[in-house]
Amino acid sequence: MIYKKRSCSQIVIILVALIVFTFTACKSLNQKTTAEAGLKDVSEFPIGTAININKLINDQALMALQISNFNSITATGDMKMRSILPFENEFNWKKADTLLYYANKHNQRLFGHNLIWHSSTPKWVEEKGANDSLWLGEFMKDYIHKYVGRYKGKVAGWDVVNEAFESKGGAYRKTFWYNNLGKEYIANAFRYAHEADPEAVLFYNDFNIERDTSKLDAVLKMVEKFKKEGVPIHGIGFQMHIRMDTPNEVIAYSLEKAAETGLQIHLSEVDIIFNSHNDERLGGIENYSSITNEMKLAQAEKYKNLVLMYRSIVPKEQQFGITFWDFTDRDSWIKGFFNMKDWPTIYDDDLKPKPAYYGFLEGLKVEIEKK
Ligand code: 9MR
Repeated sequence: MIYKKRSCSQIVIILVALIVFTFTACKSLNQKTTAEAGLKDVSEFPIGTAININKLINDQALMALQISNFNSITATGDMKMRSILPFENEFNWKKADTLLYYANKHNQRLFGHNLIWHSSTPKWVEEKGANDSLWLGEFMKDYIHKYVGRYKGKVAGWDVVNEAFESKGGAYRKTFWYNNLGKEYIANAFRYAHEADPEAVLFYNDFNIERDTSKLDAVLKMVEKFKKEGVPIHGIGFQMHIRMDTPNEVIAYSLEKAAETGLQIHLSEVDIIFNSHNDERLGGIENYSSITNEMKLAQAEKYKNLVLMYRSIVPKEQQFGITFWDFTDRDSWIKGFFNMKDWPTIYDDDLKPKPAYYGFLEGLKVEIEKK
């Protein structure tokens, strides 16, 4: 190897160049950090996302965005009964444990979704419970005690019962649980969860309650009854799977009504679509097959307004947080589930922030009159 001798003036030039380079690099890094303050950094309440833990830990780009934006995490499917207890006596804690490890490592709140949901009841439970409601009642108690007990003090809150009312109107959904245990199963699930972890914040979680006032009334009636009877319910989860044409006035009214209960309010599964989903889950209606700039800006405005409504209507001490249901259009459940195109989230298919991201961010930052 040949080392060239450098003159003194050459060395000085190199040193100056190095100093200038280092200074510029540091400055631009600092600027980047400030410019890229994530959603959680400008929010007064937790900002969460639901996610599939395996997808998350195997995708560096997704993980970087998740860490910079969120301080709360929910499993899309990994903490449901079908995942936790797929076969009799075969508890599968692996993914929930990984989620907990991840949440702790990145200083995020772990939210438990969910304990009882008709759509995630394992087949073996349905078969066994259909002929034996005594067994089913005991099973539910044991399951909740064991599960919530295992994560006592580690999972901050739970969706104890999910979607116990019909999609529309105020009737209880005639689910496997309802048919075999009667509507008491709901109150009992809350009691068991509270016994297992008295500190956990316990939610009833449902969809359409931001737009269907009959359904909301029925949920609120149940909540009031629980409060009167001492059933330990602490929060209402508005899934908030909304559409661009869901009127803001109705959303505001619903949040106001729910906030009057004094309970925690969680926007628990937020996304905003352009097309129509069918609530009976028979597919969607695809009115838009591509997205224009104008649509992107309108969505940004809708996201901004949603945060503003949450901030201005829900009193600070009741703001449990806002959680996205996946945060990229690439990963959102909407397209697959309703078999239609859509752009429901704040990041696009290439993991780039959409105007919706900046709308949401703006909604968090704008000064408002405090409640
Ligand atoms: O997004 C979730 C999807 O990945 C799961 O396969 C599915 C079944 O477990 O559940 C989806 O999440 C639902 C949530 O648990 C309850 N509200 C509606 C959500 C979308 O279907």
